[in-house]
Amino acid sequence: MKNYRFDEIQRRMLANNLLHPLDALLVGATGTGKSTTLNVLFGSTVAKVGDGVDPETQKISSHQLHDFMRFHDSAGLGDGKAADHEHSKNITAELLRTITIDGQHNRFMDIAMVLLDGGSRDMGTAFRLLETVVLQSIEPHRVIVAINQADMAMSGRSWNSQLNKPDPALIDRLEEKTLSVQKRIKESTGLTINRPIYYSAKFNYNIPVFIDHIIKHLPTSRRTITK
Ligand SMILES: Nc1nc2c(ncn2[C@@H]2O[C@H](COP(=O)(O)OP(=O)(O)O)[C@@H](O)[C@H]2O)c(=O)[nH]1
Ligand SMILES: [Mg+2]
Repeated sequence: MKNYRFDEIQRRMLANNLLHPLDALLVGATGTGKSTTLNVLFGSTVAKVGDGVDPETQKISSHQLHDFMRFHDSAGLGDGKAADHEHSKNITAELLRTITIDGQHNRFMDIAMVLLDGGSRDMGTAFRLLETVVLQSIEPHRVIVAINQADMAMSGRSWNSQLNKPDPALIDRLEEKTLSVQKRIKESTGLTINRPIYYSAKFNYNIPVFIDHIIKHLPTSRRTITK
């Protein structure tokens, strides 16, 4: 995926006068597939899968895809109350981190990518993360939500493993899920987020859509702050 729509990303970022690379903070409960997603985007093992509770991963690890895109893998939530509190603080700090370029103060993170686990019945952690952490510190149009594990949204049913894609019934369920996430956020926060997309990192399904989604919602300006 490294070269996927590269020229367009470059062109748009330069046209919008954005600092490059674009910095995206990856957030999501432990086990949603942040590491797996990074590996499939990079086409190699850049992040360890399944080590969500390892203290190692409680730090942010940064992975640069190319000159115009960089991902920052944050610790997941859902590892217990004390750890969650710590992680939330870290995510907030990352979203508010500033850098000064030519005397101008900017936020370091351009966007937040929130990954949800499409196979989980309990989206509670994910919503809590969005409502009480992420959306408190970054503008809603800079928040991109992606539902991973599309293959598991009906507990594995209607996933066509021959064709490596969802059958129509599962597509319906996934489409419905994207709308219900958007609606729930609207109800709880009054904010309108971009409609989520869905994909499967494990089965390499809809991965281009993941990048398409970032491109579609590429910020039109820097996050400049006046102090
Ligand atoms: N079925 C399914 N499993 C996935 C998918 N993506 C990740 N996983 C599995 O979910 C587990 C956690 O993945 P990981 O990338 O470590 O999640 P992280 O904690 O968010 O970094 C691993 O066992 C992965 O193989 C997916 O799209 N579908
Ligand atoms: Mg991980």
